[in-house]
Amino acid sequence: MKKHSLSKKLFSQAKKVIPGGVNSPVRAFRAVGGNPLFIEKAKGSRIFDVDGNSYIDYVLSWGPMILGHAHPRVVAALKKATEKGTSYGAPTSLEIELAELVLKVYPAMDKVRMVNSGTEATMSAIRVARGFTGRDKVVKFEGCYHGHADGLLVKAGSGATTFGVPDSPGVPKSYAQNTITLPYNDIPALTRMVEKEWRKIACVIIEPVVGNIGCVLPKPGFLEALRKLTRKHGIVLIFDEVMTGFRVSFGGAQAYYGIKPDMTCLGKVIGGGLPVGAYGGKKEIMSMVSPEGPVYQAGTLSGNPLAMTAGIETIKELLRPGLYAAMEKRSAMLEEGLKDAAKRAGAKTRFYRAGSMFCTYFTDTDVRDYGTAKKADTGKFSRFFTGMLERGINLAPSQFEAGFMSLAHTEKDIDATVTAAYEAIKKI
Ligand code: KE4
Repeated sequence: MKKHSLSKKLFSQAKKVIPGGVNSPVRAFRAVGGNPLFIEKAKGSRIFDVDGNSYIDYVLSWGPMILGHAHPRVVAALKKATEKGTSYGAPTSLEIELAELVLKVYPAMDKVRMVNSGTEATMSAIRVARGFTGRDKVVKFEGCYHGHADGLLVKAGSGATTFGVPDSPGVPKSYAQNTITLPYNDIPALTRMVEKEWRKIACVIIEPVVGNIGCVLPKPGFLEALRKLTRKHGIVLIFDEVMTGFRVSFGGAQAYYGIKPDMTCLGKVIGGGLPVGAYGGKKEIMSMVSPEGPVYQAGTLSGNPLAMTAGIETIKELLRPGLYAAMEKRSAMLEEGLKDAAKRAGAKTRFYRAGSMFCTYFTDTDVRDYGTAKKADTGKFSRFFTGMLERGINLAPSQFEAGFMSLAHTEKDIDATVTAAYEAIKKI
């Protein structure tokens, strides 16, 4: 049994000064029981807790650490950048460099604005879509999580689902009234709603692959139908690629599925582990954004030089030939291994993957939306999670989250993960 005495001590200290002892709810292990690990450091595919235990890490800071932790190229660049100051509140060439890189990889966008989180990106994109169309309503899908902006905490996923508050207290009814939620992958429901309400709908925002109820894939034709319907009625289609960007493929889900959204939100990977979010779109939409246009959006640390540096180095590293092929190979190896381990251990599971994001559900039902995801056996997942942690494997502490692969994970790491999974599943 691993020792966790210092993590336990720190957690009780943290709870005295921070709500729930954490700065983001899913970190508190509430869904899986036990105390959260307090982390000392991380390197490559591994993360080390304050009690000296080490784990192969598939959380990767919830997606950003696609190169692996503390990549030498990123660390060296950050050290140099820090010596030049940490923030100026004035434009720098770094912001142009990251914007140009992002626009090259996401050609559906003509312009992009940097912010500090995925929440800011989606919140701002929706404001711009409302400003551009003059309409108020927003369509989202049950279980999709787009950050914690008021109007989006309606039937939301991720921690909101984990803690059973998909419609959070504190969100005024008047906000929620402008949010229409539909079942994911349900084309008839989508068509009925849009054909009826399109005159009031400013935008549809979607996770093109849902990473916040585990991992749910769009069924064939769903994204195409969404694109066609929104184009027909002048509704802004926003792809929330905060998680899927650079993850499902280098060009995100939009490249993978060949759909051109009107706006895209990014985050996580483009900050290389530092706080960065971004939203962008066609020039006629983005010309609405202040100071070019009338829709206001601002941020003291937007385009922060350290965050830009980490993002630039991460994306430049990802541009190197063959990296995505290598990541695909390892992700496929993990998929095969985990499926086989569950079968050998005699457990009913479903495994879904899009590029290097994935999820194992403890269920014998195909998972294709919020309703079917919620049928998973969260008790079994919790025992699996704890068993994997005890065997040195760090998974997301909730059935309703995705796992991530990095370029630092070796075949040895994957073999160890599969062995641990067989033993952990056997025990639950
Ligand atoms: P942030 O505000 O947390 O940077 O991004 C919000 C967000 C927006 N859109 C998508 C598709 C997202 O997945 C997220 C954030 N993802 C969660 C993980 N499910 C972040 C982890 C957390 O809340 O601590």
